[in-house]
Parts: sequence; C-alpha cells; structure tokens
Amino acid sequence: MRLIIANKLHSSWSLRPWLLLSAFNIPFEEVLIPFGPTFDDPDWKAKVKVHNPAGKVPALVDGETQVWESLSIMEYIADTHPELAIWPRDRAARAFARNISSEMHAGFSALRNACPMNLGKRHAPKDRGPKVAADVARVTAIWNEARASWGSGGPFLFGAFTAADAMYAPVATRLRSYSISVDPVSEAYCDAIYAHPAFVSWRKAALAEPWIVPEDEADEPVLENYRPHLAKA
Ligand SMILES: N[C@@H](CCC(=O)N[C@@H](CS)C(=O)NCC(=O)O)C(=O)O
Repeated sequence: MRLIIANKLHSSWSLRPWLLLSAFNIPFEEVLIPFGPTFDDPDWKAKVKVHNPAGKVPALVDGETQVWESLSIMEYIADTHPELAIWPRDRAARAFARNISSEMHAGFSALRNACPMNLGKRHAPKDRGPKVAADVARVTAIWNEARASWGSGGPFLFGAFTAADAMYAPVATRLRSYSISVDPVSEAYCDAIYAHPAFVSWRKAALAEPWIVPEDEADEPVLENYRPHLAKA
C-alpha cells in the first residue's frame, strides 16, 4: 500500500491515516507531495490527481484500488485487516467511535478554519470567538464521554488506540498550538496523543521539514517556535 500525503507540519488530513497505519504497524510506502507556495497550486493538484481524482490528500493506493477521503481510507484499512481492532470490538463502542469520527470528518469547521494545523509553533492564548468555543466544548464533551464510558483499558478514547484517535489527533495539536486550555481529562488525552510513538515520529519529521506555507502561518504572537533553524526564513 502507498499513502499519498502532504507536508507533515500542516496536513492534518494526511496525519490521520498515516497515524492509524503506523500505530498498527501496517507496512506502507509513504509518498509525500509537498504543497506549493499556496494550497491551490496547480502543479501540486496535478501530481495529486494521479492518485486521487478529487485532487486532495490523503489518498491510499493498494494495487489497482484508489481510496480517498480519510474516513473511507480508515474503513478500507479496517476491511483489509479484520484481525486488528482498528475500530473498537464492542458494538456499542464501535458505533460511538464511528459517530464521533463522522462528526470530526464533517464538522468543527470553525475550529479548523481559525486554528490551522501547524506543528511548528505555539501561539499565545486569545479569545477565538463563540463558534470556536462551541467546537472545543463539543470535542471535549466527546472525549470525556468516550474516556468515561470505554477508556478504562488505556489512555485513548476507547482505551487502546483506534481509528477514532487517529481522527482526533490533529485536534489535540490545535489545542496545544493555539494554547486553548481544556479540562483535565482532555489535557490528559492530548498528552497521550503527543506521547504515542507514531505521533512522536510524525512530529519529528514535521519539524525537520524545510518548507513554509504562508497560508498556515497564523499572524499572531509566537510563544514557542519549534523550528528555530527557520526562524529567520
Ligand atoms: N475530506 C477530506 C479532506 C482532505 C483535504 O482537504 N486535504 C487537504 C490537505 S490537509 C488538501 O488536499 N487540500 C488541497 C485542496 O483542497 O486543494 C478527507 O477527509 O480526506
């Protein structure tokens, strides 16, 4: 299998299936197509369309089969690896995991638009408005419900790491990058995401990337710059 992704610093949708495959030690070849100077760069689109006619990343290519849309890719991974608990084994937990993964896939646009994923910086806290606050409240309610109902076997939403955690990992990074404080259960969950070896490996590679995409560099005070070698770029 080949997974087509973009910049690890910025591409939150790429992170999701990459994390899932890596967390479950499923072998795959990574094909990283770096963004152009803007997100609508026609050369980038053309290269991506070879793998996904919709012209977006991530895309998974398995022989002749092209799979795109992050949630669809996760279902394909679950289909091809029934021996692995990609989704929770318990039916009610699995239903909840799919509910919240679909909510993530389709929603939280206020948070996503106001706080684009950028693993390279931590910004100062600020009031980001009621729509972002509502998204954060819903996400943390989801995390608290999953942890309280099914989380006793480990630090992730359903105890062990599942596709639902892969879907929400980029939200943990946004909370951290934009200094959005949340309740202790949600903070502990973010810690668990940041400590997962697959995420550690993605973040390390992200911080070593040489590229800067101005659209995802928020024009806000920076508390920490994790790419000091690019500080003067
Ligand atoms: N709903 C899609 C979203 C994919 C997406 O928007 N990916 C971004 C990169 S993180 C992208 O390809 N942007 C370029 C574009 O939309 O032209 C999914 O779940 O995979």
